[in-house]
Amino acid sequence: MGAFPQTMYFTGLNAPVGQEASLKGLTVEGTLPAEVRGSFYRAVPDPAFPPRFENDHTLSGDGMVSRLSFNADGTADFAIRFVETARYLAEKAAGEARFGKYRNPFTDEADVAGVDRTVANTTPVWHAGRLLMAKEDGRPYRVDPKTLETLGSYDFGGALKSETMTAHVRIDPATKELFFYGYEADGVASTKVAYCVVGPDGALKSEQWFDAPYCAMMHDFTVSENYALFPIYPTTADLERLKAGGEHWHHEPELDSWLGVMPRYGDVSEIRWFKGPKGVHSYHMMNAWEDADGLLHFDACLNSTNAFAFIREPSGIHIQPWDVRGALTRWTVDPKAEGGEVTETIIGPPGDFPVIPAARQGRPYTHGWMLTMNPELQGPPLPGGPVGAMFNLLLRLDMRGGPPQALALPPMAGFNEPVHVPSATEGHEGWLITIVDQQIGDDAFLHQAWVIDAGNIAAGPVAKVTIPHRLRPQVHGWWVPQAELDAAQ
Ligand code: V55
Ligand code: FE
Repeated sequence: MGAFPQTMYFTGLNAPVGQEASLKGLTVEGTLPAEVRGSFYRAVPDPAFPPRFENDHTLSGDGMVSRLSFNADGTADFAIRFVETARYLAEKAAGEARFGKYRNPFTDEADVAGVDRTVANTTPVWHAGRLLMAKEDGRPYRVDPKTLETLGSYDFGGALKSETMTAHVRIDPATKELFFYGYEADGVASTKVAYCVVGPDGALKSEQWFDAPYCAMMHDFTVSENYALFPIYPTTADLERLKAGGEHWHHEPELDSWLGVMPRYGDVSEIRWFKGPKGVHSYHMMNAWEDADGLLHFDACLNSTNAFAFIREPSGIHIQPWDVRGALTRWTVDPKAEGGEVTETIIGPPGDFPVIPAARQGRPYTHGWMLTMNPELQGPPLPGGPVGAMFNLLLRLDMRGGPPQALALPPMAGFNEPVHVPSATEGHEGWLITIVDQQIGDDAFLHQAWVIDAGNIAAGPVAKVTIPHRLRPQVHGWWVPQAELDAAQ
Protein backbone atom coordinates (compact mmCIF):
# COMPACT_ATOMS: atom_id res chain seq x y z
CA MET A 1 0.00 0.00 0.00
CA GLY A 2 1.24 3.42 -0.90
CA ALA A 3 0.77 6.82 0.63
CA PHE A 4 -2.42 8.65 1.54
CA PRO A 5 -4.26 10.13 -1.46
CA GLN A 6 -3.31 13.76 -2.02
CA THR A 7 -6.95 14.86 -1.91
CA MET A 8 -8.60 17.35 0.42
CA TYR A 9 -9.64 14.47 2.67
CA PHE A 10 -6.01 13.62 3.55
CA THR A 11 -4.12 16.93 3.30
CA GLY A 12 -3.83 20.17 5.26
CA LEU A 13 -5.95 20.15 8.43
CA ASN A 14 -7.29 16.76 7.26
CA ALA A 15 -3.80 15.19 7.08
CA PRO A 16 -3.79 11.93 9.08
CA VAL A 17 -2.23 12.20 12.54
CA GLY A 18 -2.67 8.77 14.14
CA GLN A 19 -0.66 9.63 17.27
CA GLU A 20 -2.04 8.61 20.62
CA ALA A 21 -1.21 11.09 23.38
CA SER A 22 -1.71 11.91 27.03
CA LEU A 23 -0.80 15.43 28.11
CA LYS A 24 -1.32 16.62 31.67
CA GLY A 25 -1.57 20.02 33.29
CA LEU A 26 -2.30 22.20 30.25
CA THR A 27 -2.43 25.87 31.07
CA VAL A 28 -5.76 27.62 30.99
CA GLU A 29 -5.58 31.24 29.81
CA GLY A 30 -8.28 33.59 31.04
CA THR A 31 -10.94 32.76 33.59
CA LEU A 32 -12.32 29.26 33.56
CA PRO A 33 -15.85 29.35 35.03
CA ALA A 34 -16.04 27.22 38.20
CA GLU A 35 -18.99 25.38 36.62
CA VAL A 36 -16.85 24.03 33.80
CA ARG A 37 -15.59 20.90 35.58
CA GLY A 38 -15.82 17.64 33.72
CA SER A 39 -14.73 16.08 30.43
CA PHE A 40 -15.28 17.06 26.83
CA TYR A 41 -15.10 13.88 24.74
CA ARG A 42 -14.69 14.05 20.97
CA ALA A 43 -14.91 11.53 18.13
CA VAL A 44 -12.13 12.09 15.61
CA PRO A 45 -11.80 9.98 12.44
CA ASP A 46 -8.13 9.31 11.66
CA PRO A 47 -7.12 6.53 9.26
CA ALA A 48 -4.34 4.39 10.71
CA PHE A 49 -3.34 3.19 7.21
CA PRO A 50 -3.60 4.60 3.68
CA PRO A 51 -6.92 3.54 2.15
CA ARG A 52 -7.12 0.95 -0.64
CA PHE A 53 -9.27 3.30 -2.77
CA GLU A 54 -8.16 6.75 -4.00
CA ASN A 55 -11.67 8.18 -3.55
CA ASP A 56 -11.76 7.34 0.17
CA HIS A 57 -12.82 10.15 2.51
CA THR A 58 -13.18 11.42 6.08
CA LEU A 59 -16.05 9.15 7.09
CA SER A 60 -13.97 5.97 6.75
CA GLY A 61 -11.26 7.06 9.18
CA ASP A 62 -10.60 4.89 12.22
CA GLY A 63 -12.30 6.36 15.26
CA MET A 64 -10.13 8.07 17.83
CA VAL A 65 -11.64 9.13 21.14
CA SER A 66 -10.25 12.20 22.80
CA ARG A 67 -10.84 13.65 26.24
CA LEU A 68 -10.23 17.18 27.41
CA SER A 69 -10.76 17.18 31.17
CA PHE A 70 -11.22 20.35 33.18
CA ASN A 71 -9.82 19.53 36.60
CA ALA A 72 -10.80 20.69 40.09
CA ASP A 73 -7.55 22.72 40.35
CA GLY A 74 -8.32 24.76 37.24
CA THR A 75 -5.85 22.93 34.96
CA ALA A 76 -6.79 20.77 32.00
CA ASP A 77 -5.61 17.39 30.70
CA PHE A 78 -5.79 16.07 27.16
CA ALA A 79 -5.70 12.50 25.89
CA ILE A 80 -6.49 10.78 22.60
CA ARG A 81 -6.52 7.07 21.71
CA PHE A 82 -7.66 4.86 18.87
CA VAL A 83 -10.85 2.95 19.46
CA GLU A 84 -9.55 -0.59 19.15
CA THR A 85 -12.29 -1.87 16.89
CA ALA A 86 -12.05 -5.34 15.36
CA ARG A 87 -11.25 -3.57 12.09
CA TYR A 88 -8.48 -1.42 13.56
CA LEU A 89 -6.90 -4.48 15.21
CA ALA A 90 -7.15 -6.58 12.01
CA GLU A 91 -5.47 -3.87 9.94
CA LYS A 92 -2.85 -3.24 12.61
CA ALA A 93 -2.01 -6.96 12.55
CA ALA A 94 -1.79 -6.87 8.75
CA GLY A 95 0.22 -3.65 8.75
CA GLU A 96 -2.02 -2.16 6.06
CA ALA A 97 -5.64 -1.41 5.17
CA ARG A 98 -7.61 -4.59 4.39
CA PHE A 99 -11.10 -3.10 4.31
CA GLY A 100 -12.27 -1.40 1.15
CA LYS A 101 -14.74 1.38 0.39
CA TYR A 102 -16.91 3.27 2.84
CA ARG A 103 -19.71 0.94 3.93
CA ASN A 104 -19.15 -1.51 1.08
CA PRO A 105 -18.11 -4.91 2.50
CA PHE A 106 -18.00 -6.34 -1.04
CA THR A 107 -14.81 -4.36 -1.61
CA ASP A 108 -12.96 -5.87 1.38
CA GLU A 109 -10.06 -8.29 1.15
CA ALA A 110 -11.10 -11.93 1.66
CA ASP A 111 -9.12 -12.40 4.87
CA VAL A 112 -11.29 -9.86 6.73
CA ALA A 113 -14.65 -11.19 5.51
CA GLY A 114 -17.09 -11.25 8.42
CA VAL A 115 -14.97 -9.01 10.66
CA ASP A 116 -16.97 -6.11 12.17
CA ARG A 117 -16.06 -3.24 9.82
CA THR A 118 -17.43 -0.26 11.77
CA VAL A 119 -14.87 2.40 12.75
CA ALA A 120 -16.74 3.91 15.75
CA ASN A 121 -15.82 7.43 14.61
CA THR A 122 -18.88 9.68 14.91
CA THR A 123 -20.19 10.42 18.43
CA PRO A 124 -19.07 9.69 22.00
CA VAL A 125 -22.44 8.96 23.65
CA TRP A 126 -22.65 9.13 27.45
CA HIS A 127 -25.60 7.41 29.11
CA ALA A 128 -26.14 5.52 32.38
CA GLY A 129 -22.47 5.83 33.28
CA ARG A 130 -21.23 4.28 30.02
CA LEU A 131 -19.27 5.93 27.23
CA LEU A 132 -20.05 4.52 23.77
CA MET A 133 -18.27 5.44 20.55
CA ALA A 134 -20.98 5.24 17.93
CA LYS A 135 -21.15 5.16 14.14
CA GLU A 136 -24.32 4.53 12.21
CA ASP A 137 -23.01 1.53 10.23
CA GLY A 138 -22.53 -0.77 13.22
CA ARG A 139 -22.86 -1.30 16.92
CA PRO A 140 -21.00 1.08 19.20
CA TYR A 141 -17.77 0.33 21.06
CA ARG A 142 -17.67 0.92 24.78
CA VAL A 143 -14.63 2.80 26.05
CA ASP A 144 -13.40 3.53 29.57
CA PRO A 145 -14.20 7.20 30.26
CA LYS A 146 -11.02 7.65 32.32
CA THR A 147 -8.38 5.71 30.41
CA LEU A 148 -10.06 5.76 26.98
CA GLU A 149 -9.24 2.05 26.79
CA THR A 150 -11.54 0.11 24.46
CA LEU A 151 -13.79 -2.33 26.34
CA GLY A 152 -15.32 -3.98 23.25
CA SER A 153 -18.35 -3.90 20.98
CA TYR A 154 -21.48 -3.06 22.94
CA ASP A 155 -24.92 -4.66 22.49
CA PHE A 156 -26.66 -3.64 25.75
CA GLY A 157 -25.69 -6.85 27.47
CA GLY A 158 -26.78 -9.06 24.60
CA ALA A 159 -30.22 -7.43 24.35
CA LEU A 160 -29.81 -5.48 21.08
CA LYS A 161 -30.90 -7.35 17.94
CA SER A 162 -30.11 -4.56 15.48
CA GLU A 163 -26.70 -4.79 13.83
CA THR A 164 -26.52 -0.98 13.89
CA MET A 165 -27.02 1.90 16.30
CA THR A 166 -27.06 5.46 15.09
CA ALA A 167 -24.53 8.03 16.26
CA HIS A 168 -27.40 10.45 16.97
CA VAL A 169 -29.34 9.57 20.06
CA ARG A 170 -31.73 11.66 22.14
CA ILE A 171 -31.93 11.68 25.93
CA ASP A 172 -35.14 12.84 27.55
CA PRO A 173 -34.23 15.43 30.19
CA ALA A 174 -37.08 14.39 32.51
CA THR A 175 -36.97 10.59 32.30
CA LYS A 176 -33.25 10.23 31.43
CA GLU A 177 -34.24 7.56 28.91
CA LEU A 178 -32.04 7.10 25.85
CA PHE A 179 -33.90 6.97 22.54
CA PHE A 180 -32.03 5.66 19.52
CA TYR A 181 -32.53 3.77 16.27
CA GLY A 182 -30.46 1.72 13.91
CA TYR A 183 -31.04 1.68 10.17
CA GLU A 184 -29.88 -1.01 7.74
CA ALA A 185 -30.58 -2.95 10.94
CA ASP A 186 -30.19 -6.40 9.37
CA GLY A 187 -27.59 -5.72 6.67
CA VAL A 188 -26.33 -3.27 4.08
CA ALA A 189 -28.97 -1.53 1.94
CA SER A 190 -31.85 -2.98 3.99
CA THR A 191 -34.95 -0.87 4.68
CA LYS A 192 -35.20 -2.27 8.23
CA VAL A 193 -35.04 0.31 11.02
CA ALA A 194 -34.86 -0.64 14.72
CA TYR A 195 -36.38 1.89 17.15
CA CYS A 196 -35.06 1.47 20.69
CA VAL A 197 -35.71 2.90 24.15
CA VAL A 198 -33.18 2.44 26.96
CA GLY A 199 -34.09 3.07 30.60
CA PRO A 200 -32.16 5.50 32.82
CA ASP A 201 -30.37 2.42 34.23
CA GLY A 202 -28.98 1.56 30.79
CA ALA A 203 -31.24 -1.46 30.20
CA LEU A 204 -32.73 -1.82 26.70
CA LYS A 205 -36.49 -1.66 27.38
CA SER A 206 -37.84 -1.89 23.86
CA GLU A 207 -36.66 -2.59 20.33
CA GLN A 208 -39.19 -2.48 17.50
CA TRP A 209 -38.47 -2.81 13.80
CA PHE A 210 -40.17 -1.07 10.91
CA ASP A 211 -39.55 -0.50 7.19
CA ALA A 212 -38.40 2.88 5.90
CA PRO A 213 -40.04 4.01 2.61
CA TYR A 214 -36.66 3.32 0.98
CA CYS A 215 -33.13 2.65 2.25
CA ALA A 216 -31.98 6.15 3.18
CA MET A 217 -29.05 7.63 5.06
CA MET A 218 -30.84 8.22 8.38
CA HIS A 219 -28.12 10.19 10.12
CA ASP A 220 -30.18 11.87 12.87
CA PHE A 221 -33.70 11.86 14.32
CA THR A 222 -35.53 13.56 17.17
CA VAL A 223 -37.98 12.91 19.92
CA SER A 224 -40.43 15.43 21.34
CA GLU A 225 -42.22 15.00 24.66
CA ASN A 226 -44.70 12.58 23.10
CA TYR A 227 -43.43 11.58 19.66
CA ALA A 228 -40.50 10.02 17.85
CA LEU A 229 -39.70 11.62 14.47
CA PHE A 230 -37.79 9.80 11.71
CA PRO A 231 -36.74 11.94 8.74
CA ILE A 232 -36.04 10.19 5.42
CA TYR A 233 -34.08 12.09 2.78
CA PRO A 234 -33.23 10.67 -0.65
CA THR A 235 -29.60 9.72 -0.13
CA THR A 236 -30.06 6.04 -0.88
CA ALA A 237 -28.24 2.72 -0.90
CA ASP A 238 -28.64 -0.13 -3.38
CA LEU A 239 -27.45 -3.71 -2.85
CA GLU A 240 -26.69 -4.41 -6.52
CA ARG A 241 -24.55 -1.27 -6.73
CA LEU A 242 -22.66 -2.33 -3.63
CA LYS A 243 -22.11 -5.85 -5.00
CA ALA A 244 -20.75 -4.26 -8.18
CA GLY A 245 -18.19 -2.40 -6.05
CA GLY A 246 -19.94 0.97 -6.17
CA GLU A 247 -20.50 3.64 -3.55
CA HIS A 248 -22.81 3.10 -0.60
CA TRP A 249 -24.70 6.35 -1.15
CA HIS A 250 -26.16 8.10 -4.16
CA HIS A 251 -28.30 11.19 -3.80
CA GLU A 252 -31.55 11.01 -5.81
CA PRO A 253 -32.98 14.54 -6.33
CA GLU A 254 -36.22 13.24 -7.85
CA LEU A 255 -37.27 11.24 -4.79
CA ASP A 256 -39.60 12.58 -2.09
CA SER A 257 -38.42 13.15 1.46
CA TRP A 258 -40.56 11.90 4.35
CA LEU A 259 -41.08 12.49 8.05
CA GLY A 260 -42.24 9.41 9.98
CA VAL A 261 -44.03 10.26 13.24
CA MET A 262 -45.18 7.89 15.99
CA PRO A 263 -46.02 8.15 19.69
CA ARG A 264 -42.65 7.68 21.33
CA TYR A 265 -43.88 4.84 23.54
CA GLY A 266 -46.26 3.57 20.85
CA ASP A 267 -46.13 0.67 18.42
CA VAL A 268 -44.25 1.09 15.16
CA SER A 269 -47.49 0.19 13.33
CA GLU A 270 -48.68 3.66 14.42
CA ILE A 271 -46.06 5.49 12.29
CA ARG A 272 -47.65 8.06 10.01
CA TRP A 273 -45.67 9.35 7.02
CA PHE A 274 -45.73 13.01 6.04
CA LYS A 275 -44.32 13.97 2.66
CA GLY A 276 -41.63 16.65 2.36
CA PRO A 277 -39.97 18.30 -0.66
CA LYS A 278 -38.08 16.28 -3.27
CA GLY A 279 -34.32 16.00 -3.19
CA VAL A 280 -33.55 17.78 0.08
CA HIS A 281 -31.19 16.51 2.75
CA SER A 282 -30.24 17.22 6.35
CA TYR A 283 -27.55 15.79 8.56
CA HIS A 284 -28.67 17.29 11.86
CA MET A 285 -31.82 18.32 13.64
CA MET A 286 -31.89 21.11 16.22
CA ASN A 287 -35.03 19.99 18.07
CA ALA A 288 -38.63 18.83 17.83
CA TRP A 289 -41.39 20.15 20.04
CA GLU A 290 -45.15 20.38 20.45
CA ASP A 291 -47.06 23.65 20.70
CA ALA A 292 -50.20 24.47 22.72
CA ASP A 293 -52.40 23.48 19.75
CA GLY A 294 -50.80 20.04 19.59
CA LEU A 295 -48.90 20.74 16.38
CA LEU A 296 -45.49 19.12 16.07
CA HIS A 297 -42.50 21.19 14.89
CA PHE A 298 -39.31 19.62 13.55
CA ASP A 299 -36.33 22.00 13.19
CA ALA A 300 -33.46 20.81 10.99
CA CYS A 301 -30.40 22.19 9.19
CA LEU A 302 -31.83 21.44 5.75
CA ASN A 303 -29.91 21.59 2.45
CA SER A 304 -31.00 21.54 -1.18
CA THR A 305 -28.90 18.41 -1.75
CA ASN A 306 -26.38 16.26 0.13
CA ALA A 307 -23.69 18.50 1.62
CA PHE A 308 -20.89 16.02 0.85
CA ALA A 309 -19.21 16.21 -2.58
CA PHE A 310 -18.14 12.56 -2.29
CA ILE A 311 -21.83 11.64 -2.28
CA ARG A 312 -22.98 14.16 -4.90
CA GLU A 313 -20.29 13.39 -7.48
CA PRO A 314 -20.93 9.63 -7.92
CA SER A 315 -24.65 10.54 -8.11
CA GLY A 316 -23.97 12.76 -11.13
CA ILE A 317 -24.68 15.97 -9.22
CA HIS A 318 -21.88 18.28 -10.27
CA ILE A 319 -22.28 21.56 -8.41
CA GLN A 320 -19.89 23.73 -6.46
CA PRO A 321 -20.06 23.63 -2.64
CA TRP A 322 -21.24 27.26 -2.54
CA ASP A 323 -24.18 26.33 -4.78
CA VAL A 324 -25.62 24.09 -2.07
CA ARG A 325 -28.55 26.07 -0.61
CA GLY A 326 -29.45 25.63 3.04
CA ALA A 327 -31.46 27.05 5.91
CA LEU A 328 -32.54 26.10 9.40
CA THR A 329 -35.96 24.84 8.38
CA ARG A 330 -39.08 23.94 10.34
CA TRP A 331 -41.42 21.18 9.22
CA THR A 332 -44.77 21.33 10.98
CA VAL A 333 -47.27 18.47 11.04
CA ASP A 334 -50.41 17.54 12.93
CA PRO A 335 -49.30 14.34 14.64
CA LYS A 336 -52.93 13.23 15.02
CA ALA A 337 -53.48 13.31 11.24
CA GLU A 338 -53.26 10.14 9.16
CA GLY A 339 -50.44 11.61 7.07
CA GLY A 340 -50.23 14.38 4.52
CA GLU A 341 -47.56 16.91 3.69
CA VAL A 342 -45.24 18.89 5.94
CA THR A 343 -45.65 22.67 6.17
CA GLU A 344 -42.23 24.22 5.67
CA THR A 345 -40.99 27.48 7.26
CA ILE A 346 -37.50 28.94 7.03
CA ILE A 347 -36.47 29.86 10.58
CA GLY A 348 -32.72 30.44 10.37
CA PRO A 349 -29.55 30.63 8.30
CA PRO A 350 -27.68 27.93 6.40
CA GLY A 351 -25.16 25.92 8.37
CA ASP A 352 -24.97 22.86 10.57
CA PHE A 353 -24.01 21.50 14.01
CA PRO A 354 -27.10 22.73 15.89
CA VAL A 355 -26.86 22.65 19.70
CA ILE A 356 -29.53 23.27 22.35
CA PRO A 357 -29.46 22.99 26.15
CA ALA A 358 -30.00 19.30 27.00
CA ALA A 359 -32.82 20.38 29.33
CA ARG A 360 -34.85 21.67 26.33
CA GLN A 361 -34.58 18.47 24.28
CA GLY A 362 -38.03 17.72 22.87
CA ARG A 363 -39.54 20.84 24.48
CA PRO A 364 -40.32 24.36 23.30
CA TYR A 365 -37.05 26.31 23.36
CA THR A 366 -36.03 29.93 23.27
CA HIS A 367 -32.49 29.73 21.86
CA GLY A 368 -29.93 27.48 20.24
CA TRP A 369 -26.49 27.67 18.69
CA MET A 370 -25.13 26.56 15.34
CA LEU A 371 -22.18 27.00 12.99
CA THR A 372 -22.22 28.72 9.63
CA MET A 373 -19.93 30.49 7.13
CA ASN A 374 -19.30 34.19 7.69
CA PRO A 375 -20.50 36.02 4.57
CA GLU A 376 -18.35 39.05 5.49
CA LEU A 377 -15.05 37.24 5.96
CA GLN A 378 -12.25 39.01 4.06
CA GLY A 379 -10.06 36.01 3.28
CA PRO A 380 -10.21 32.26 2.79
CA PRO A 381 -11.92 29.87 5.19
CA LEU A 382 -9.80 27.07 6.64
CA PRO A 383 -9.88 24.05 4.33
CA GLY A 384 -10.80 20.91 6.27
CA GLY A 385 -13.53 18.52 7.38
CA PRO A 386 -15.68 16.36 5.10
CA VAL A 387 -17.14 19.34 3.20
CA GLY A 388 -13.73 20.88 2.48
CA ALA A 389 -14.09 24.12 4.46
CA MET A 390 -14.44 24.61 8.21
CA PHE A 391 -17.30 26.73 9.54
CA ASN A 392 -16.05 30.10 10.76
CA LEU A 393 -19.06 31.78 12.39
CA LEU A 394 -20.73 30.71 15.64
CA LEU A 395 -24.32 31.88 16.05
CA ARG A 396 -26.72 32.12 18.96
CA LEU A 397 -30.21 32.07 17.53
CA ASP A 398 -33.21 33.54 19.28
CA MET A 399 -36.04 31.14 18.39
CA ARG A 400 -38.61 33.81 19.33
CA GLY A 401 -37.45 36.04 16.49
CA GLY A 402 -34.93 38.34 18.17
CA PRO A 403 -31.62 39.16 16.46
CA PRO A 404 -28.89 36.52 16.39
CA GLN A 405 -25.55 36.93 18.17
CA ALA A 406 -22.38 36.01 16.32
CA LEU A 407 -18.75 35.19 17.01
CA ALA A 408 -16.58 35.37 13.88
CA LEU A 409 -13.16 33.83 13.32
CA PRO A 410 -10.39 35.37 11.19
CA PRO A 411 -9.42 33.88 7.81
CA MET A 412 -7.88 30.36 7.88
CA ALA A 413 -9.58 29.44 11.17
CA GLY A 414 -12.51 27.18 11.93
CA PHE A 415 -14.87 26.00 14.65
CA ASN A 416 -15.62 22.39 15.49
CA GLU A 417 -19.07 21.60 16.89
CA PRO A 418 -19.47 23.10 20.38
CA VAL A 419 -20.79 21.27 23.41
CA HIS A 420 -23.06 23.04 25.87
CA VAL A 421 -22.31 23.11 29.61
CA PRO A 422 -25.35 24.13 31.64
CA SER A 423 -25.16 26.70 34.42
CA ALA A 424 -26.74 26.33 37.85
CA THR A 425 -27.29 30.10 38.02
CA GLU A 426 -30.89 31.04 37.26
CA GLY A 427 -31.06 33.00 34.01
CA HIS A 428 -27.49 32.15 32.94
CA GLU A 429 -27.35 30.29 29.62
CA GLY A 430 -24.26 28.30 30.52
CA TRP A 431 -21.13 27.82 28.48
CA LEU A 432 -20.04 26.51 25.10
CA ILE A 433 -16.77 24.66 24.60
CA THR A 434 -15.46 24.34 21.07
CA ILE A 435 -12.13 23.41 19.52
CA VAL A 436 -10.88 26.21 17.28
CA ASP A 437 -8.36 25.24 14.58
CA GLN A 438 -6.15 27.90 13.01
CA GLN A 439 -3.58 27.54 10.23
CA ILE A 440 -0.44 29.43 11.30
CA GLY A 441 2.02 28.31 8.61
CA ASP A 442 2.61 25.71 5.92
CA ASP A 443 1.06 22.61 7.42
CA ALA A 444 1.27 24.25 10.88
CA PHE A 445 -1.84 24.56 13.00
CA LEU A 446 -2.84 25.97 16.37
CA HIS A 447 -5.57 24.08 18.22
CA GLN A 448 -7.33 25.63 21.18
CA ALA A 449 -10.39 24.86 23.25
CA TRP A 450 -12.41 28.02 23.72
CA VAL A 451 -14.84 28.39 26.61
CA ILE A 452 -17.53 30.88 25.69
CA ASP A 453 -20.40 32.43 27.67
CA ALA A 454 -23.32 30.85 25.81
CA GLY A 455 -25.56 33.87 26.35
CA ASN A 456 -22.92 36.38 25.24
CA ILE A 457 -20.96 34.69 22.47
CA ALA A 458 -20.06 37.97 20.76
CA ALA A 459 -17.79 38.78 23.71
CA GLY A 460 -15.44 35.98 22.63
CA PRO A 461 -13.91 33.27 24.80
CA VAL A 462 -13.60 33.73 28.57
CA ALA A 463 -10.90 31.03 28.64
CA LYS A 464 -8.65 29.26 26.13
CA VAL A 465 -6.68 26.05 26.44
CA THR A 466 -3.98 25.41 23.85
CA ILE A 467 -3.65 21.73 23.01
CA PRO A 468 -0.03 21.05 22.05
CA HIS A 469 -0.88 18.12 19.79
CA ARG A 470 -1.89 18.06 16.13
CA LEU A 471 -5.68 17.62 15.94
CA ARG A 472 -7.82 16.45 13.02
CA PRO A 473 -11.36 17.86 12.74
CA GLN A 474 -13.81 16.14 15.06
CA VAL A 475 -17.22 14.89 14.06
CA HIS A 476 -19.24 15.18 17.30
CA GLY A 477 -18.53 15.69 20.98
CA TRP A 478 -20.18 15.18 24.36
CA TRP A 479 -19.87 16.99 27.69
CA VAL A 480 -19.85 14.85 30.85
CA PRO A 481 -20.01 16.79 34.16
CA GLN A 482 -17.43 15.76 36.78
CA ALA A 483 -20.16 14.64 39.20
CA GLU A 484 -21.44 12.11 36.65
CA LEU A 485 -17.94 10.80 36.00
CA ASP A 486 -17.34 10.44 39.75
CA ALA A 487 -20.68 8.66 40.20
CA ALA A 488 -19.80 6.19 37.44
CA GLN A 489 -16.60 4.98 39.17
C1 V55 B 1 -21.64 11.57 8.87
C2 V55 B 1 -20.49 11.15 9.50
C3 V55 B 1 -20.12 9.83 9.41
C4 V55 B 1 -20.89 8.94 8.69
C5 V55 B 1 -22.06 9.36 8.08
O1 V55 B 1 -21.32 13.81 9.45
C6 V55 B 1 -22.42 10.69 8.16
C7 V55 B 1 -22.03 12.97 8.93
C8 V55 B 1 -18.12 10.21 10.62
O2 V55 B 1 -18.99 9.33 9.98
O3 V55 B 1 -20.50 7.65 8.58
FE1 FE C 1 -23.77 13.81 12.83
